Amino acid sequence: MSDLEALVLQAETDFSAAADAVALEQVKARFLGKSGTLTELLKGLGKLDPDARKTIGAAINIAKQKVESALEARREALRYAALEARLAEESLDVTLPGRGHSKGGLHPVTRTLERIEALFRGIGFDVADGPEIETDFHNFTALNTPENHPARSMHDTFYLEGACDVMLRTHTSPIQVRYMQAHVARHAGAATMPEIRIIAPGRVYRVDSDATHSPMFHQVEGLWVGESVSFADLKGVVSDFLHRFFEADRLDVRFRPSFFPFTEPSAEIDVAFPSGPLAGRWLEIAGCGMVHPNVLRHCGIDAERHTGFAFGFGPDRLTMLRYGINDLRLFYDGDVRFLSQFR
Ligand code: 2U9
Repeated sequence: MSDLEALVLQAETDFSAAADAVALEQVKARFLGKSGTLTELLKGLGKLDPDARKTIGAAINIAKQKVESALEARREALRYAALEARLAEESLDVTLPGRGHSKGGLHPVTRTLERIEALFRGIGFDVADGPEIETDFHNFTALNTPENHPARSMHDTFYLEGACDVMLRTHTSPIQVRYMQAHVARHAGAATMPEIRIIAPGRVYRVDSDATHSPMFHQVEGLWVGESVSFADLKGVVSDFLHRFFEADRLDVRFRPSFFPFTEPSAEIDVAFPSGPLAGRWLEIAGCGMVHPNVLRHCGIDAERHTGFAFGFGPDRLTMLRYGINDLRLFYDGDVRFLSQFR
């Protein structure tokens, strides 16, 4: 075997022994690098006479090509082995069951709001809406709330910076003020004004935050204005609603005298469940009353001819009672473990 053949064989053996790409490049340097064996042989050609240079040069180049193709073959083999190893490691078990798509659901308070809306639509009420940023007139003045009333203070109400007459609404009553104003305008000049029967659900804001109060909470207020609307109608509508909402054939409802600036007379509404975990005690659940004549007048309604009743519920509290939830903060923490129970 010639020296060159021995060299090629050595290179092939060493390439095969290289376990990875880094080791292979180091072996390559020994043969084909700047001072590798083959490179040195080529450099030595200059010292030979032209004839010998031609034949020996050709033989060295053939040996070099053999070494280069052995190198490329080993490179390819190592690439293939690396790919095989990766494929084995990242193998995909196509028989595994899929993760599935978890379905979203409505927030429990949204479910309550939708339920209240459906029940009131069923007895001929419209659902009204309005802005969450309100003016002093719509939130307080029109609702007969005096200039010095504590609700108007910065301790209780979020005012917009630099504007003392613009605020986050503290109740959904301004929705009803706007509705009445628009209703009056729509029927101006008519001999009689059609009745108003609306509920006003939505978010409201107060400077208050603890286990039972959130700075943002919900209200659903209701309003029925006509020519002969009485406190008896109020009792009937509210009591019927509460029975349907709690799906209770038997439910005690009582109206306890109270005070609100926007209603006169006014009452708190309490319920007592005859059975179940909450049985045996009165629970305060809503407020109501006959709309104060000043409120009707502020909205452009003839208070000599019309009367109306109004009520206000806290749907957060209704949701807590219906589902047996004891901490209001659960509604606003966004914990999926809690929320997914209402899917
Ligand atoms: C107009 C006139 C009168 C709505 C009313 C209440 C009594 C009431 C509370 C219930 C739970 C607020 O969120 S809560 O704490 N509401 O007690 N709301 S009467 O009276 C109105 C509304 C609009 C034009």
